[in-house]
Amino acid sequence: MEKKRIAGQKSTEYIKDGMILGLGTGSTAYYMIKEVGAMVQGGMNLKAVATSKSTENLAKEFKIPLVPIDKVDRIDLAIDGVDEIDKEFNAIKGGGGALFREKIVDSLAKEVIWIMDDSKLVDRIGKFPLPVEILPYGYKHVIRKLESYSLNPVIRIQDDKFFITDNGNYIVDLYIGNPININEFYSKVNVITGVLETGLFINTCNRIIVGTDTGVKVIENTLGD
Ligand code: DER
Repeated sequence: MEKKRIAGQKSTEYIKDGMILGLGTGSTAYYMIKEVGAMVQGGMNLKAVATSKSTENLAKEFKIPLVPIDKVDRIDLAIDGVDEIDKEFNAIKGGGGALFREKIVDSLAKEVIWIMDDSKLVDRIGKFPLPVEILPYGYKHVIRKLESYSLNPVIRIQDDKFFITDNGNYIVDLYIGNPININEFYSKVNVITGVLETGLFINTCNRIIVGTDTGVKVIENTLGD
């Protein structure tokens, strides 16, 4: 966890007094949130929007002032984890089941930083099962459609029951296993009625912070320049 810890802590150096933060979800985000709590205790003035109920609970534990997303007029900086990311900064997220709220927060944030250990860096995304959030009503038909595209959908199970997201929906993980053809994916999957959001994040972040055996690396995303 050392790699995740140093990445999470490093990311807090980009936080400025008065910011409204988007707090990500997951085991790397844990270290960032803990550090933000220490900053608040040290007098830092900030507010935060959580990307999941588990992050809300962590923020409360660390006494970080929370604000509902519809009560803020902006998000200055979103910091979140990632499951897989390639050199084009295309990523798979949603391993923790928070992809929908994470994508909303990331889409609103002026700046997005993703934090991770170096195991998340890949040449091409697609080996990590790609999460897709779907409506429970008619879910079997959505799964059938995904199967017809040979995307190997598996509904996510937790404690012997269907995993339910914070939004009350199901998650289907697509065991694609090889590089994703992004355009084909969007044209096929995103248009299926009942698919609400996917864990495919295209060139979303401004920089990544990676924990490695030899320390922490900051890699700027200059693709959009
Ligand atoms: O659900 C997500 O996208 C989370 O950010 C999470 O999957 C990140 O992984 P981590 O727990 O290894 O940080």
